[in-house]
Amino acid sequence: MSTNENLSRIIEAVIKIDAGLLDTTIDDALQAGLDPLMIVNEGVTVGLRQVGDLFAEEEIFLPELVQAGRLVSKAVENLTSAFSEEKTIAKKGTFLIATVKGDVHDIGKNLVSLIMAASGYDVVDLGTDVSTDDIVEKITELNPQLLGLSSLLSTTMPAQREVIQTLIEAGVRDHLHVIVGGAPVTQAWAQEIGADGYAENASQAVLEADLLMKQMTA
Ligand code: B1M
Repeated sequence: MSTNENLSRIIEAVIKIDAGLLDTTIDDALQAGLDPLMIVNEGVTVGLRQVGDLFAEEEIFLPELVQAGRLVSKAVENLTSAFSEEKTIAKKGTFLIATVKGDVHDIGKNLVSLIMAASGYDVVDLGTDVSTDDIVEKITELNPQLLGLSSLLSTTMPAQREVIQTLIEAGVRDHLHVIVGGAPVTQAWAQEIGADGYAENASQAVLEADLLMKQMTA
């Protein structure tokens, strides 16, 4: 079976919200030699976004969305467990991440946390629905080099701007690089709110973080 066929079967299993089928299709894809991160990015994530479209079109409802979220959370956890093993590589810096206030979506944030940790960053994950004050308090306490802000709702994106503004007011913005992400977030939005970087996915978050760290030490 080709890579595309394997990925299509995984996408279909997520859309059907069928746990057994998802396990089987993922196992088949791994057996065929597909990279776990590719399965996450081009398989389960694509399927879950299509589930989101069905929800928006009222083809499915909240209970199914919740079920699909759980199914994918579990699959991503299983697929990426190998990445979370303690690595002996030198630490690149501290990366603090949160899903902003009002927003409980955590699958993408967790994936970014995991890949950043596997790539050599000390990750402090503050969780979901984190208030601006809590984020700024942690920045003052831990003095990390990087801050990641995740937002999945258009209604919570303004909280990313609020965090950056509050960091400026608290006098802790200068030595910190802020990267924003999440499905509705764009490069243009990142620029508009004064973020230092934007990442479309977990792998790009690492590339962006590495680039910003290089600029910091240059
Ligand atoms: Co929600 N939801 N949801 N949801 N949900 C969306 C976001 C939506 C687009 C679905 C839709 O209607 N089409 C829509 C938002 C519409 C909008 O704002 N424009 C929506 C809605 C409306 C809602 C509720 C309001 C529904 C309701 O209650 N009526 C509600 C809000 C709850 C709240 O937060 N207050 C809600 C609830 C939920 C569930 C709890 C049921 C569940 C979340 C479960 C969980 O997270 N544990 C859920 C789900 C599963 C989704 C969709 C279907 C999938 C999100 C996901 O996990 N994707 C989503 C549809 C969509 O996104 N198109 C949808 C997989 C994940 C790997 O991708 O999160 O994009 P993603 O993360 C990527 C990148 O974005 C990036 O890297 C990640 C890895 O590649 N990234 C970063 C993310 N954060 C980053 C941070 C960085 C860098 C990169 O910092 C450095």
